[in-house]
Amino acid sequence: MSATLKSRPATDGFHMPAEFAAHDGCWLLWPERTDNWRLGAKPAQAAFTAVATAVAATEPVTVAVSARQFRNARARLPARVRVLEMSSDDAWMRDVGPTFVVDRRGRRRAVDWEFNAWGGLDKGLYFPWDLDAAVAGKVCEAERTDRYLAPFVLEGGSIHVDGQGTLITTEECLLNPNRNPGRSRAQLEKLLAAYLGIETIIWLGQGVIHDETDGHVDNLCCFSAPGEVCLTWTNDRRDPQYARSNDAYERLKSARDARGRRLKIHRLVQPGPLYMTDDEAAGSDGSSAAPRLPGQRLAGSYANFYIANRQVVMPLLDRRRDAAAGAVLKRAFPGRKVVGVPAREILLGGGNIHCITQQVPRAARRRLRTG
Ligand code: KQY
Repeated sequence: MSATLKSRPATDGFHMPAEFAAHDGCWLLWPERTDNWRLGAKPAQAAFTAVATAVAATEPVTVAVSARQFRNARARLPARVRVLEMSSDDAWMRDVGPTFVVDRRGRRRAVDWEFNAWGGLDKGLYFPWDLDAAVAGKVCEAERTDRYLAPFVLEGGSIHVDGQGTLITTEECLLNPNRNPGRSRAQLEKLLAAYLGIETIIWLGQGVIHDETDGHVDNLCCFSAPGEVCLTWTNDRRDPQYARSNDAYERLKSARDARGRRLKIHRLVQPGPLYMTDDEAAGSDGSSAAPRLPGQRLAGSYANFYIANRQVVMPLLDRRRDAAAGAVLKRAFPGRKVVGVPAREILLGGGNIHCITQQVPRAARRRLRTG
């Protein structure tokens, strides 16, 4: 069972480890809502299956799925992927799942954030979201992990950490009045320190253009090692993404991390720009989710990758740019294989590979109590 803790992680000696630290596993949810995923979510299910299959090559994967879709998901996913029944409103485990924290003894706990569907009734992406809000607690039950209930709204995709005291995030998302109105930057900084065990925050400005999450950092910039980040980039000064990426570059260049280091920045060329086609827009049911319109710019980015044990699983989004992005990732992660998975169908739903995955950092083995 998962107990609810009344204290705070940092006070108890817990911190969020970097994604590039070792994992005990990875969780995903199964896509099915037809107002977000086109053609009855079948192309998205194929893409999620490819991601789960790739990650499962080097760490245990669990896919949580509704009762309605259980048999379908079980049949499509490889046998080595565990499939568990769980309700949700959509399929963004990065944002609705728990953020795991560890301590020096190798114990693992989790933080369960408040969730308001990326903005609540003020430009949030759907209503209701009560099933999503319950996912983190259910994952903690399945993992037998005690959890802290954080008293503020946060999505896992809006933060990245280096595991050595530094966090990166964006003002566009964290300071957005649709997340934590009435909380100042200084108050949020204190809360992030208390719940993630970090000391230094590097604030970036805006995320990727037309990102419906209000600029999640995981679509813009990610730590690849202590003191190193990958940043989505374009050299086209007329592209509105240029000002955003350039501003992030300048802020990263002048920042020092918690250990006093300057950051090495790997520039990751962006795909496209990519746009939604008429067919793609016509394929999803119009209803409560964010509208899908022909010609809409998609928030495509190669920074939205997942760092698994011994590999990086990256989105393939543009045949003209995939190889260049893969080569940058190979340099940024010299010890890992870089594996590409076709990911346009995930992008059409509003996110990418990092947004649909949630790592379970490695903990010391627990002795089983018997009797
Ligand atoms: O990218 C994410 N982290 C979530 C995107 C949610 C999109 C809902 N349509």
